[in-house]
Formats: sequence, C-alpha cells, structure tokens
Amino acid sequence: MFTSLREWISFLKENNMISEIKKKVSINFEIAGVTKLYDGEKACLFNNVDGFEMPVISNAVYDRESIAVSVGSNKENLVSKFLDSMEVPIKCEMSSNVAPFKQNLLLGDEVDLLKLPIPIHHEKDGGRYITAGLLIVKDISTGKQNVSIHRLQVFNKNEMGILILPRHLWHIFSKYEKEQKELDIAICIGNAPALMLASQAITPYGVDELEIANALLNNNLKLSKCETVNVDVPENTEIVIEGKLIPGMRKEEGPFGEFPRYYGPAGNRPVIKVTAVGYRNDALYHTILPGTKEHLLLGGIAREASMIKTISHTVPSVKGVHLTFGSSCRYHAIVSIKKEHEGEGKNTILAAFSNSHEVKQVIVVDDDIDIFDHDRVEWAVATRFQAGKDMIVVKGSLGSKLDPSSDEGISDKVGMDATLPIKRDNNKFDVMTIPGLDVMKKEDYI
Ligand SMILES: Cc1cc2nc3c(=O)[nH]c(=O)nc-3n(C[C@H](O)[C@H](O)[C@H](O)COP(=O)(O)O)c2cc1C
Ligand SMILES: [Mn+2]
Repeated sequence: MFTSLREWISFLKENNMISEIKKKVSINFEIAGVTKLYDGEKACLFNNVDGFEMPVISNAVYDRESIAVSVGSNKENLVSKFLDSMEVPIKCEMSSNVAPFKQNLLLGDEVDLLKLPIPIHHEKDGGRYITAGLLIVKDISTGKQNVSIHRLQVFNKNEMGILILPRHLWHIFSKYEKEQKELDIAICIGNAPALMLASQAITPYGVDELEIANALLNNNLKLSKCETVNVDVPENTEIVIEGKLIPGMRKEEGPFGEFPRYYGPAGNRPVIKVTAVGYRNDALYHTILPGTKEHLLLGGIAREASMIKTISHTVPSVKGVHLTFGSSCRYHAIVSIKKEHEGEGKNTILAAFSNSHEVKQVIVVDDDIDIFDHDRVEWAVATRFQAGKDMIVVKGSLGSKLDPSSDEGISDKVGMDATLPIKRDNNKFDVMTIPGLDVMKKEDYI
C-alpha cells in the first residue's frame, strides 16, 4: 500500500515495472508516443525532458494488477476493497509538518505554468494539457471537500480552461456562479494511485473522495493547508496549483483526444486563474495519456464497483462486472450472476442500465463463465442466447455524448441475456469434459 507517488515509483523500480527513459524527449507528442508504446505493459519515467528539469511519469498504473497492488490488494479483490472503502470512508487528519510542496512556492506574478513539463498528447489537441491533477474544492457550507480529475488546457502562464461535466464540481461551481463568487480550487499533481482511484468513486454529493482514499490507505493520508485558497490537499503531493474558477468567464478550450479514442470538440469552457504554484525540490510531474489503460481503468474500476452494488440491490447473486477495454471501460458491461430465479438475467440488464447512462451494451452470463475471458463470453452468447427472446433493445435513451455513433448523446441500448434457463434439458446443455484433465500436466508426457 502506497501513500505517495514516490513510494510507488520505488516499488515499480524494485519490481521491474517501470521503464526509465534516458533519451531526451520532447513534451510535443514524444512523451505521448513512448507512453503509448508501453501502454498496458510498464510505467514510464522520463528523466530527460527537453527544456525542463522536472522528470515526468506516465502509465503510473497500467493494468488491474498494478492498481490492485498499489492499494494493497489483488486483482480478484480490488473491486470489493474499493466498495468497502466507499462504504466506510475515514476522515483525514491535518499534518503537523510543513508539506514538501511548500519547498518552492511561486505567488502572483511569479507563477508560470509554462515552466512545468506539461505535454501535448494528440495531434489535434488544442494545446498543452494537464491530465492527472486531482482538483479539490471545499464546500464551505458543509466543510466537506470534493475531488475529481479534469482535463485542463494551459492558456498562458496563469490561466487554464477546464471541462466540467455535470457532476459534483459542476454543482458547486454553478452555485458560486449564480452568486457571482469565485470558487477556490487546488490541483494536485503527483499522487499515489490510491488517490487517483478514489477520485473516480461514484458517490452522492457530499462524500469526500479523499476520505475514501484514506480508507483504502488504512488511515495513513494526511492533509496540508494551501497558501492562497481555502482548500486542504494531500501532504505528499508533488505539485500544487492553487487558483480560482472565475464566475461568468468562458474561453475556447479543446479539441482534445478523449477516452473513447476520438477527439472531443472545442467549446467555450470555464476558466481558472492561478494564484500560486508549489512544488517539492525534486518534484515529479505525472501525466495520463488519454485512452491508455491508466486512464480507462481508473474510471472503469470505480464504475464496475458502483454497478455491482446497484445490480446487487435487485439480483443479490451478482458475481462480477467487467467494463471492457474495447468499449473504453465505459460502454459495454459483462455481468455474471448465479441465477436463482427465472428472469433475473433480464433484471440484471435493467439494473446495469439504471446504474450508468454511459453503458450501451450489457451481456449477462452464468457464473461458470470468466467475464474477463472474451472467448468464453462469446461462447456463452453463441450457445445460451437467442436474439428473439433473450435480447432487449431500448431506442432513443441517453448515452455518452462522447460516443460518436450517438446523436449528441441520444443512444440505443442492447442487453443480451446469455444465462441458461433454470428449467432446462440438462442433456442439451451438458458441457463436455475429459476426466482427469484438471490434474494433467504436459511435462509428464514428454
Ligand atoms: C484521466 C481522467 C480525466 C478526466 N477528465 C475529465 C474532464 O475533463 N471533465 C470531467 O468532467 N470529468 C473528467 N474525468 C472524470 C471525473 O474525474 C470523474 O467522473 C469523477 O468521479 C467526478 O467526480 P465527482 O463525482 O465528484 O464530480 C476524468 C477522469 C480521468 C480518470
Ligand atoms: Mn464527488
């Protein structure tokens, strides 16, 4: 279990899970390119970034296993550990130390975002983008903070554009905007994977995602106050950008290569004015290349956890949910259940759709099918599914606006129930077996 990015990087180094890139690389597409080469395989540490002293890390987590290990779990138990932490978040204590990110503090005119090694990722991106910052705000009416990740386009030395989809940050900001008030924010770059994962938790408004991270980290997460804004940030963060979301102000942001691997269009978006930048002496800059496994899995695991919980309310025997890579860990769900009543396969489909508007295809299988094995899932569809009676199609509902096949988000949904009927002719569905195969080994026969 790791409470800071640098502890995690030490572990990656010890276990040959990181590639140290010695060659000089440009922030213009080259960091993105190398990151893509190692996507799903290894983390990348760029020690020689052209024009910048600060090293850059990407693919900080790159598969389910690395995410699980980073929070002291394993692949099989990751989702249930995450759900447990969501159920019982733990309030974070304030640290009594001076946080390392205060070692270098730039205020007012000294602020210059262009001096950070912020890359341009994809060909048609509107500019340099911060992609791995935890954006923290405090709701002063409750004292509770909210954490989320947003793409942030650097406009100049102290201004950024931000995409805020209608969730919690949007909720707070629109309240402030109506009252013509600036909203204090802090963007924390360079954090332990546990914090990145917790930021993606799907919770009611008012749940502090840092408290979920603290639960994942067995109450080892401490916070420090910012200098110019009323926000508390993780003590061990590498870099903190403090600033204000300005009411009524919009500037053109985008386009930006997004998680479904298409560009999201440019548009008029809210603006952040930066009031301070703090970073530790040997700070590391973390970037997430959009569409990589790092990006897809952070959101995907949080969504799987939330979906399994929703389905369990109506189908208690639900065993697992997998949001597939092919669908960018958002659009296609494979769900396994131990069916106890006829009809539960279809109820599972309805519950899965009710959990997330982004999901457009649900396949339900029995619990003898490994939901991570696509061949097995297809076998279940091929041999246990008949489109005429086992398929549900819903036309014209809300889907993802970033799905280019949708009509600005209006999308059809398909559900396939590939579970076996409870009343069945067992002779027909008798899966063939070879006696003794489970204990046979090739080595014993050559
Ligand atoms: C790498 C990454 C980039 C993201 N970019 C954005 C973004 O630009 N805008 C946005 O609204 N959400 C973005 N998200 C999703 C939000 O961070 C996520 O939905 C979060 O849970 C929202 O928090 P909230 O429920 O407190 O509002 C991104 C997620 C990740 C992992
Ligand atoms: Mn939230």
